[in-house]
Amino acid sequence: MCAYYDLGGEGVTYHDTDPQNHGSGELNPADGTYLNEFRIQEGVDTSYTKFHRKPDSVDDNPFDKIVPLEDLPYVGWTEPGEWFNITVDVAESGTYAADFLYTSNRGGTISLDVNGKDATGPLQITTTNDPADPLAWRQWHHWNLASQLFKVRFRKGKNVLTVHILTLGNMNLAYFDFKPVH
Ligand SMILES: [Ca+2]
Ligand SMILES: [Ca+2]
Repeated sequence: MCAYYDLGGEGVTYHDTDPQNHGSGELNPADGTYLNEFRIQEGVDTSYTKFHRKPDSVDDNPFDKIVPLEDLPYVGWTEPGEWFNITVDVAESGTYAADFLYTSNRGGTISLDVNGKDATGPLQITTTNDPADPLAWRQWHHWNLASQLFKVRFRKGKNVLTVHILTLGNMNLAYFDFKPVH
């Protein structure tokens, strides 16, 4: 889950364009709740999927390719050059394929390192922009699952993934779902 990127701070476990979290404490006012104050002091910009909102549905909208889980934390407000690490604990060494849950209002490219080495090269992310949606702001909330976006090799035990935003940005990144390839 991208919003649960590693602890450590700017320049250590992530790089973000500015030190503000534009989700927690800004879009989502500080109100003492876990989700609205999620990592509020960190530069990576985080928010969460919102359902049952009136008058217009936000993340449970008719333009989703896949309906995400409710209250799902994600990394948003991405810009080219940003990156973050996620340490994963792998039960079995081997090759894994990743499904990726995201939104992208204009497409873009990302890449991933495994243990400090580029593992994917640039990955083209298909835009989820849909001109049929009359609400401009909701172009950031059309969720899609990119099935088997890439494959990587993991060793047993701890592996560090680094997610790089390469071009265009303006994406919401929820999670990578890894399944072993046999
Ligand atoms: Ca920021
Ligand atoms: Ca950012």
